[in-house]
Amino acid sequence: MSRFLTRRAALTGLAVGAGGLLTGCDKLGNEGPVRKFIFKGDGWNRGLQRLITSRDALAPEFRPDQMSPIFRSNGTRNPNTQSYNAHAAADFSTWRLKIDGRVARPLSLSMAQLRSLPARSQITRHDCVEGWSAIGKWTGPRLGPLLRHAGLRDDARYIVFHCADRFGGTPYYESIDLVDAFHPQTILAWAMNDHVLSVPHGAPVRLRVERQLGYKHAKYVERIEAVASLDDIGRGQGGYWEDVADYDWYAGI
Ligand SMILES: Nc1nc2c(c(=O)[nH]1)N[C@H]1C(S)=C(S)[C@@H](COP(=O)(O)O)O[C@H]1N2
Ligand SMILES: [Mo]
Repeated sequence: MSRFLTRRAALTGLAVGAGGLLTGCDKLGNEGPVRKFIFKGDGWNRGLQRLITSRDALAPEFRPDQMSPIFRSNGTRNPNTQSYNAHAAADFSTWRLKIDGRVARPLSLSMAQLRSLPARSQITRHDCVEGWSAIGKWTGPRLGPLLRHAGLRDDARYIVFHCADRFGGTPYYESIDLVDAFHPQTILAWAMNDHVLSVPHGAPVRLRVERQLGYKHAKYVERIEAVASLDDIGRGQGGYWEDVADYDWYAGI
């Protein structure tokens, strides 16, 4: 049932979004008729409401003076492949972020295009499963309007992030569902702490999905793929750590 509702919420977003990307009109559709339909108010629906509200809620945001003086990097600190190094040497002017899979209009965006989109800045706390946290500021366009621009097909259920690094020889990837994809704090960050994103932190662009643990925040994103199922991605568990170490696919915090 929750998957059905999830899909309905995302579809409403799509309907609202025609042409929204370039005008900066990126309202989430989840305050509209679907929400009224879901939240009619009998007991059965109140249970669902709690479930959905908790997924929609915002992660805490912090003041600039609360930012951590040191924000460590983790996992891959430099993809260091021939192709990545060539992009880095060109200041990532050659980088393309592709959005494809179950979409009507595949996109291939340069960093200049990505940086010219309406951006959101948020100061949030990053929690790594290894037991460290840091508060930093992240800036970039919201993922939701970009997906609306690409036009998700009806059978799209998950959004997969393909990264440029190989961690321990295996391509790093991650995935989220459409609730998190359209969450207002889910952004493609190209800046951190008011500076262009550095190589250790995922240059030129990385995911921020603030309601989940650190390993979900894919760095070095070069391709975003909408899929109907995660079965054929990696070993089928939806992410690098999910595949190699049985980490939870939904890593809510
Ligand atoms: N592509 C890629 N993304 C990744 C990783 C990685 O090794 N490769 N490590 C993850 C983990 S475990 C954490 S905690 C964060 C660390 O982000 P940071 O290096 O900016 O601190 O990135 C996540 N995203
Ligand atoms: Mo992590």
